[in-house]
Amino acid sequence: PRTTRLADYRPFGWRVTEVHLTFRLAPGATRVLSRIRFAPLDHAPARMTLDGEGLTLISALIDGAPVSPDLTTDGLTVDVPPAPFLWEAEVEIAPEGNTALEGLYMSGGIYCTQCEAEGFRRITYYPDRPDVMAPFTVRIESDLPVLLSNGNPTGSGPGFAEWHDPWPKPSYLFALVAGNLVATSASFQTAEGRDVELNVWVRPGDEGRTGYALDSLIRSMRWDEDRFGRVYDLDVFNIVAVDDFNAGAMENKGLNIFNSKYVLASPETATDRDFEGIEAVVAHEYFHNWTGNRITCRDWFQLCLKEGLTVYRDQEFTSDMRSRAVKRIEDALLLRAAQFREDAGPLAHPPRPDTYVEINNFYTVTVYEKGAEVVRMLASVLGPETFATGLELYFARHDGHAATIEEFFACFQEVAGDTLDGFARWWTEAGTPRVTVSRHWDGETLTLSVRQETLGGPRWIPLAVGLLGPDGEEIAPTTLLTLKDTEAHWRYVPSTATWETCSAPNGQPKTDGAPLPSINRGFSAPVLLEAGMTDAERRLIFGHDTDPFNRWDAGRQLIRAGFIGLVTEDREPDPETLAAMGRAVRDDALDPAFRALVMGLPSDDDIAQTLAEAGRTPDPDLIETGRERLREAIAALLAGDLRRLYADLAPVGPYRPDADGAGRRALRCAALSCLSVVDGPDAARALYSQADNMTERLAALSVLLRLGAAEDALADFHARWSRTPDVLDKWFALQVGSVKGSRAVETALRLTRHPDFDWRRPNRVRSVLGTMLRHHAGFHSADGAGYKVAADWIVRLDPANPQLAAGLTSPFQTWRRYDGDRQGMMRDALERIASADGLSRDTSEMVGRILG
Ligand code: DPP
Ligand code: ZN
Repeated sequence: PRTTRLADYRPFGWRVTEVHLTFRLAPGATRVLSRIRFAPLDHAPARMTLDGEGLTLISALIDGAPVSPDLTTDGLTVDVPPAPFLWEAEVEIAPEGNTALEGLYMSGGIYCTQCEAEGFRRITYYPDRPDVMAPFTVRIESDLPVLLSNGNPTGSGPGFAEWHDPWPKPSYLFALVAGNLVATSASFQTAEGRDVELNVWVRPGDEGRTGYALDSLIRSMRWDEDRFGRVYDLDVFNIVAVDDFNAGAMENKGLNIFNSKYVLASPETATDRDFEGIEAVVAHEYFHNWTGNRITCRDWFQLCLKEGLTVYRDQEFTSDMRSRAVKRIEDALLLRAAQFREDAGPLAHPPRPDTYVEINNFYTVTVYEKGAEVVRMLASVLGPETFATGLELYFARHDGHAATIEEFFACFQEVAGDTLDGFARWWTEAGTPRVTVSRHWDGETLTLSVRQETLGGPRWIPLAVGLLGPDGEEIAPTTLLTLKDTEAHWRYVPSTATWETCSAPNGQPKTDGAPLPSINRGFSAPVLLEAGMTDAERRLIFGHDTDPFNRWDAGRQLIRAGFIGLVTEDREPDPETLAAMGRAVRDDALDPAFRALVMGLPSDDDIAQTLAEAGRTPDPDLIETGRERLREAIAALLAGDLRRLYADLAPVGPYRPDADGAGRRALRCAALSCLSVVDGPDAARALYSQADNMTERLAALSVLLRLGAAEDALADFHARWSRTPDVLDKWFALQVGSVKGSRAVETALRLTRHPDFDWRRPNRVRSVLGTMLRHHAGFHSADGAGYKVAADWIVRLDPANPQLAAGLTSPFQTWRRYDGDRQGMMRDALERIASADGLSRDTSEMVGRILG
């Protein structure tokens, strides 16, 4: 397969001034008629190449005269005149047989599209690249009742509908939906006075579960006006939910198409986490209207230009809607668990990569979440006003453009009047910087020496730092110290409450009475920090810091150390650590959501990664057993407190999916789960039958599964929800996720034979196989069964849905961490996948990179 390189970027030779598409829909043979006006640019060659995949060309005309293009496997080439011309083509496609879910396909009788990144070329011949932007007019011919495309409706009648999108857009934002759908609607008046009709379209029967998505959309639109001055620009905004979707959702102009998992919700069917996910994804896709659609990407190497910025925006939205502190901790958890791991292994790549084989493989946590961190750091180093001015400049200057990271960054350099040298390496270099902080106290002055170890030259590293006194009182407020070179020193000047740069300290350090720095507050830089803290210092921060992130993080470091001690030395967890945890969990002055996060233990994968970084070989079974013992120790120590919490946090009114209610339920469910270790299944059984909401019901079911006492509840759950696919997915996932070791593999294998298992549905596959792959002790079970089941299914799914199959390979990325036997079995599994006949570009690139 061919590698695409950033360095080879060349603009297309023509402007597209108009696109007119007619769809004659039929499941097995849809006709697509295109009328496209091209205007040559100065460098236009005599032959034009258009992308196209899996199309049957019926006819092609240039300026009304038939032409015979040369057809290739990935498109066509044709002689064209050196002046503006009209290209007309008719092609046939078969949406019904499209199992890859790219281009035009069918989901439960609904026609829908997914064109990002390169799906439009499966619909018709076109320059399918993001830097070719054009206004689209679409006519859909079908007897189905609802026919939708981008932009505004311009006409409809029996058997047809027409749409016009005045905003020039790249082909990846094209969308079409046709089916028997019902809408929940509202109207929204923009700050500019435009009345916008909002619709959330779902299958009949699901209309009772659309309210939260619609409400989230309204709040997103208002917030984007208030916070970023971004106003919506069409008369309608449609959201459609489909059950079969490779990703979460897609920001097509005016017609967002969603995985139904991120639309459908009621208290009975969705957990608090689902509600939060819906709110965030609805917001994310809406925010793309400016960061992605009005300003798009020049080429796919710039993907993080739209994704990193839009994730940053949706994080800010969630922080404003819910708890900023809790959101920051959750984002840091995800970044460390998934992105740091990616950056530490064979799949490492910069937020803006230089090469790819299949762009679908680069919709990664590095592009999205690290991309967002880079924007967040830019905002911190510039300060809110300068950042806002730079962003305004970006919107004004690049509206209607396909932009690059350099163009984005230039806006901020300009308003800052600074080259910001070294900052841009965050986009172009891979790897997580390691930052070491050493302290020097001479009895009067505290000096911090900060060093970075970074690939590709020093980066700007903004560290938010505060100081605590001996009793944990804050003696210096948060200040941003930005490391710009490999090493720097700062000393604290109490008289002015400021930090000043200085030279390396000398003399013997003292220890008595030194203030304690709280470093990287709010996770201000996404780095691996080594600050040489003692456990007592961590406890002081955990108990007293004014920064909730560092409080939580200090607690997490203490618990992780206890966990590691259990696994490697069979050492009982430190009672002082558990006591400190108990104090936080009991502290009613703290947000329950925060206390629930404090009770969360590091994942098995986190422990494996920590061991691997320390040069040790992780043993998945010992890690799993260590977790059990740690849980027992916590339960034994805190049982009294947890029983009180469980009772005190009982619901007072009807379920509401807001942050307060969710926090209380999170803490209550964490208490239940921990208590069950000493108290058995009774409380969980009672909760399962009494709960009026899915959050508690599912938490109870998970406890029952872990205790092997779930038979009745499982049957009940299945009977209730067997016709509700998004809920049944939970039933599948929970069974795999809640059992120990190799039983996760046996369960997954058994569930793949269940009559409700359908390998054509990505959500169902991810519920069963994705959960097994993320089950650390299961996937790595010593007999290699996890690797075998994974490889079997990847090989089987690949021909039907390459994107889904390729996504399932990523848990293999850590294969070099493990012992020789496991490494050998993982290599064999990967090689077996690699040698499968006709393996897709998606999966072969992933396996090739993982094997290295
Ligand atoms: N562009 C989509 C999103 O991230 C993914 N296909 O919103
Ligand atoms: Zn996005």
